[in-house]
Amino acid sequence: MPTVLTEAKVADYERDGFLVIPDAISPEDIAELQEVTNEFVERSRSVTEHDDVFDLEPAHTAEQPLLRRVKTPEKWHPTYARMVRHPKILSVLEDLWGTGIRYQSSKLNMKVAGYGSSLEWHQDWAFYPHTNEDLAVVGIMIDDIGEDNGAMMIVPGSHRGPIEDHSYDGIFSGGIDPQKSTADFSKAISVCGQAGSISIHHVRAIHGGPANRSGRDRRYFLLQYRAADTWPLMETVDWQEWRANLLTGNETWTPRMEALPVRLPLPEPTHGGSIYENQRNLKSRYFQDAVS
Ligand SMILES: O=C(O)CCC(=O)C(=O)O
Repeated sequence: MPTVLTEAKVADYERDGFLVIPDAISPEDIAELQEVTNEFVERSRSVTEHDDVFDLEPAHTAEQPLLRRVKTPEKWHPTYARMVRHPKILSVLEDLWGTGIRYQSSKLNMKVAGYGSSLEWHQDWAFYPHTNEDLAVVGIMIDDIGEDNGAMMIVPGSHRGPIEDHSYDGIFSGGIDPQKSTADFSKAISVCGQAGSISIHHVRAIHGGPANRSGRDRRYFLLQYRAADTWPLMETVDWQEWRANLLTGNETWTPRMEALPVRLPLPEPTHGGSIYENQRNLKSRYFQDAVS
């Protein structure tokens, strides 16, 4: 029986492939996350190239820091680390999957006011296929997110469709060519909410989003989780880290197998690193950048 989600909410997730839960993170935690995020932006002023912590917008300078992403912020600050085990998040995932939960990775996507880059349509499953589909991304809204400031968009029900081709010119490019896809992007819904809301989206759901043309920053902490018996088809598992990332439930050596459509993210992208870099290879785009 669900403990946080009603059965109707579980059914919504199964039908649409995503959910938004308001007031999941306390105002105190959000205020701390906002403060720590401002500190990251200050630190990024002295950085000129992407590194292990920062992914920069092309026009980033010391005078006008344009930080696109902080990679795995939980490794660099305890406030972010605390969110990984947030009890509300773990309960929601247990409600959806009915199994133990393993943490996978995270990123803080920034979408700076008036600039923040768009992200082309993609399925996370294209980047990391597994033995079953019980993987999801939980997004903590650090700012209020609306249609005007670059909300992520999701095509409802697309998690029940095919795995789309994410290659361009025969190279894995981390995005779907809108000319070739049969997905109905006109049905996409913006995933909006007030700061403190969380979103959860299914690993096979098609999602992307526009640039942030508004005067309001949109900072969104995205945490990737998988069920305890969900094993990667390609990632090399560091055994100690794998076990340490089991947050609830019991360890298992028996992956749960499901017959699912899979395409491997190969041949490797010409522009490595983050999804933004991978997508530089895409020539046919759906979203326009705020500044071109
Ligand atoms: O930041 C967003 O709006 C979407 C994030 C996303 O899909 C990604 O980083 O893979």
